Amino acid sequence: MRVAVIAPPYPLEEAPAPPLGITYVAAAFAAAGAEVKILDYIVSRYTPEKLKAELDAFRPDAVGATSVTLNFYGAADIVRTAKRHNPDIVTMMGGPHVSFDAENTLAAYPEIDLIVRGEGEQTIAELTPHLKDRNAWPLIKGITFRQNGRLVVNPQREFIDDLDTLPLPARHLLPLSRYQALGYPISIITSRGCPYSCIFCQGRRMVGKNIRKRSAARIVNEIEQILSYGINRINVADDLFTSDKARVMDVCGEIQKRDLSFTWSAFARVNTVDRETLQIMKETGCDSVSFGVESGNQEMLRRIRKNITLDQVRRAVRLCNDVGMIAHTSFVVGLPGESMETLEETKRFAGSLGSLYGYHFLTPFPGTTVREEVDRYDLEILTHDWSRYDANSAIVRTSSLSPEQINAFVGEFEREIEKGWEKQVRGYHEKTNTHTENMQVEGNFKMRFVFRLLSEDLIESLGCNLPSDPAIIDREKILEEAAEQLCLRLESATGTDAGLIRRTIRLFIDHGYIKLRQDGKTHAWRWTHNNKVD
Ligand code: B12
Ligand code: SF4
Repeated sequence: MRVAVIAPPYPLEEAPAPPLGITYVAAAFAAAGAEVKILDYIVSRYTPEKLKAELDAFRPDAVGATSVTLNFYGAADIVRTAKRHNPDIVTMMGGPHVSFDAENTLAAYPEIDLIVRGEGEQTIAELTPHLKDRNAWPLIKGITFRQNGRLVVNPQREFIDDLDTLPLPARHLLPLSRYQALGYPISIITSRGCPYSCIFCQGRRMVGKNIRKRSAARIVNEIEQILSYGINRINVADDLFTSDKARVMDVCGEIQKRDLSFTWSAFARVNTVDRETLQIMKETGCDSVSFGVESGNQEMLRRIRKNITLDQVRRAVRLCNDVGMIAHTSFVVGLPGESMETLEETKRFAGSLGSLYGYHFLTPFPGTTVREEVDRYDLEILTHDWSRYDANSAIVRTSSLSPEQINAFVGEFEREIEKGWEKQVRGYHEKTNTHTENMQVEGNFKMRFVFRLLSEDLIESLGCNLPSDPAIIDREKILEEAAEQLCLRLESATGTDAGLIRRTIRLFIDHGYIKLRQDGKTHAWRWTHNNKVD
């Protein structure tokens, strides 16, 4: 059985970090005996022709795509293309979006055979041996599929009790060099489950109320595995990581015992941090913590069932500052009953905290209380076009705020940030910046350039057919020559600053992200799979 697992594209603005869910999915298919390949279109260009060529080369029996809401249409389109290319392929989707919109998805896309709802590993274990045997599907919990033209919704799958029994995420199947070139941290989760009931949150429905915690040893095994790929920045993405102090101590103690050196960041709830916990996190390399605060109005926090107080927020930020960590706070605008007054309160509160902060627009994903019970709230959802569920503009109104007013509120904040940024960019060109400011500008330019290289397959298209001069036989000279040819081509194709191109390509070569291959009488640059393995 061969299974192709697909990571559909999503834009640079959404921070294309290495996907976590599909590496769990790939590991589960492999553990069930399948040969698995990840087709990653986040950090390489997607075209239907390329997909078809990859399918012809790998000849999978099944294809499965994941998606969040914002890239659902792209994901479903890829699955549709796969099915039309080869109707024998069993096609699946899973992930947070389709888990709560399975029936509509199957109704709209006859090319999708089945949806895996909720946590996938146990379902995958049972499904894999029967992927080609539709008669067995009615017995597999957690899937929705079509049978004789009717939709069949099998019973819900129970949550997995012991997360330590799961294989570690199969990150080695991701094109890691490309992600390393892009430079985002690798996310891990140390637990699943959340006892809180924030009305805008879909994640809690994916993972259930009971917190299921992985053991410290297993978490640090995963960290060691990530470090072995040459990656040294990690993001702990479950927001209940700090909820159990003893466990944080255990995990940090294990990191110290194994003498691991890396930097990391974490998500946390403000009511679950204290000085001692933050201190040991800091000692093991954690330099920043992100808190979902959502509103600066206490009544709003009660309404959205956030279960935190403004005092707890102030305290959490102060503690981070005290131990020398950066605190990020994030706020949601357009919450039920939101008014100009509550927005102004949020603005004042956010500005008073001494943290970095930003706004997100309320996005009522399928499966959230705010969507399912919208009639109970002072809120109207204005679109069901999933491509607009990117949290980048208002798609709701309240009785006292139009979407335009909500957009204008965030627009004003963003213009301030933009002005500061433009000043910094000017300073970069006029050489009046501090070293740190310059590093930030250069980092941003580099990230944009690298994302273009990846999402447009520029190394593949411009780094090939490089004429080689037979008179040059010294390996170093050949490399130099080929690197220079690539840089010149990139410069004319992208118009990016020549110095930046050369520094970036040099770094890629030194770290082994790209390598040179002799192609007959010419040379070609290609991405390595990860910097250690070709
Ligand atoms: C870790 C995390 C991240 C990490 C890593 C994301 C990643 N791509 O792996 C980071 C910080 C980078 C991130 C970014 C974002 N995230 Co996030 N994230 C989470 C979090 C906390 C845990 C997800 C996770 O890794 N769980 C563990 C894995 C194993 O679960 P999973 O991904 O759901 O996959 C399982 C099943 O869904 C299923 N499955 C999934 N895909 C497939 C495919 C097939 C074929 C099969 C058979 C099964 C299957 O099996 C998997 C194994 O059990 C969830 C909240 C939550 N509790 O779910 C939010 C969550 C997924 N994120 C969310 C959002 C909105 C985002 C962003 C869009 C935010 C932004 N604007 O930047 C980006 C988008 C990134 C992306 N394209 O995925 C929303 C998604 C809501 C939605 N419907 O769109 C969630 C649910 C939080 C919320 N708001 O409620 N996120
Ligand atoms: S936002 Fe965080 S705390 Fe609230 S329900 Fe979701 S996962 Fe739990």
